[in-house]
Amino acid sequence: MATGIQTIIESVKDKQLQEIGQKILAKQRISFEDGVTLFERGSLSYLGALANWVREQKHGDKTYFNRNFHIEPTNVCVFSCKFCSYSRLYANREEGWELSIDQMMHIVKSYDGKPVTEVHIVGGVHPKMNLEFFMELLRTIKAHRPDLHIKGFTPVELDYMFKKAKVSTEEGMRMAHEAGLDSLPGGGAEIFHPEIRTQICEDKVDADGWLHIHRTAHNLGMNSNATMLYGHVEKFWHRIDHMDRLRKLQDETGGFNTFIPLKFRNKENDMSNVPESTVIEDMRMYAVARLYMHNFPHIKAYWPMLGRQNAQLSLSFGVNDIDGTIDDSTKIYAMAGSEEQTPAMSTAELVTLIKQVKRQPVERGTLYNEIRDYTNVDMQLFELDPALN
Ligand code: V47
Ligand code: SF4
Repeated sequence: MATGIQTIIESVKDKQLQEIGQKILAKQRISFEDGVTLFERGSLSYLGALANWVREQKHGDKTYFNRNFHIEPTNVCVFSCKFCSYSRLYANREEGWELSIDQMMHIVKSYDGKPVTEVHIVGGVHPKMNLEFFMELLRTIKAHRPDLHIKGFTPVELDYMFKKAKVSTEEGMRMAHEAGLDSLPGGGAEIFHPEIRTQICEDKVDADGWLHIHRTAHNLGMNSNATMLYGHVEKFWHRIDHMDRLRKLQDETGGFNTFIPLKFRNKENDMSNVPESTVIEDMRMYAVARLYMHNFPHIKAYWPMLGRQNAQLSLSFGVNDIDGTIDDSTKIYAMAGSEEQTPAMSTAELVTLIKQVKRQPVERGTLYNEIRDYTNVDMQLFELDPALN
C-alpha cells in the first residue's frame, strides 16, 4: 500500500518533480539540476511535504533549542558589506562600540549561576582587536567558566586576525582552539559564488578562504555551522551552488552540524532598495535546504530574524532547530530590521512556541547532546523556579 508521501509524489503531474521526490524517498542525494528545479517548479505544498518527511525521518518531532547568550565585541569593521546595517567604518568609530576584555567578562559573569551552556561571539572586524586580544579573551572566559561552550568568530574575523598576526590558517586555528575556542558559528558565508559575492561583499574572505577555515577547524576535531544569506540579488542557482560547495566539504570532513538560511533584511543598509523575500519564499528556502543538504544533520531557523510565528511555521518545512534564548544583546539583526527588536525568549516561551505547533521541545548543548526533553515538563511550575530560568 502506498504511504502518504508516496501518494503525494505520485499525484504530481510534473514528471521531473516526481522523479526528484522518488529519489528523496529512496534516500538518494539530489543533483544540482534537481535543486534548481525544486526552486523553480516545486509548489510550496510539495516542497513542504517532502522536507517534512525528511525532517521526521531524521528527527521525528524533536525540535532543538539551546540556552545561549551573545557577545558582540565591536561593530567597528574594516569591511563594507552592502547588506550590513550593523557595522561602522573605523573612521566613524565614535558611532560604534568596542568592548574591553573586562567589559566582555562582565557580560559573561552576569550569567554566573544561570543554566546557559553556550556563548556565541561574533562582531565586526576591528583593526586593533588582534589574535592576541581574542586569545586572551578565550583563555579568560575558560578560566572563569570552563564548562561554557565558546562558539565564536566567522572566517571573516579569523582570516583577518591570522593574516595580521602572520600565522597560517592551520597555526592560527590551533592557537584559537588551544586557547578555548570550541566551535565555529556559520556566519560570513553570504553567497559564495563570485558573481554575487563581488556585488554584496567584495572585500572580505572569499568562498575558498571561508571553506578552508572550516575545513581546518574540522580537521582539528572542531564542529561548525554554515549559513547562507538569501533573498536579495542572487538567483536560485547561486543558492544551489552555495549549498553544493558546503555539501562537498561535508562529504570530506563531516564536521558541520547545522545549516542556517538567513533571510536578508533591508533596513538601513546599502541594499535597502532590494525587496525582502516573502514568507512563502522563506518556507520554500527552508524546504529546499532540507532536501538538498541531506548530509547536514540539522536545519536551523534563526527566530530573531524570521519572527516567532514564521519560526513556528518553518518547523513544518524541514527545520528542526530554532536556536536559543539568545538574550537581548544581539544588535546585528535588530539594526537590519528583524522582527524582534530586542531578541530574547525565556526557556518557557521557547518551549511553549514549539509545543503550540505539536512538536517535541528538546534543549540541546551546542553539539546536539540532549540536555532535557520538555514534553512532560509543566512550564508554569518551571517558570516559578528561578534556578531553572
Ligand atoms: O554573516 C548581516 C548576516 C551573519 C544582515 O552559527 C544579515 O549558530 C540578514 O552567522 N540581513 C552573522 N542577515 C550571524 C550568523 C549566525 C546567526 C545565528 C546563529 C549562527 C550559528 C550564526 O548575519 C552574517 C550575515 O549573513 N547578516 N546583515 C542583514 N541585513
Ligand atoms: Fe563587517 Fe560582518 Fe558587517 Fe561585513 S557583515 S561589514 S564583515 S560586520
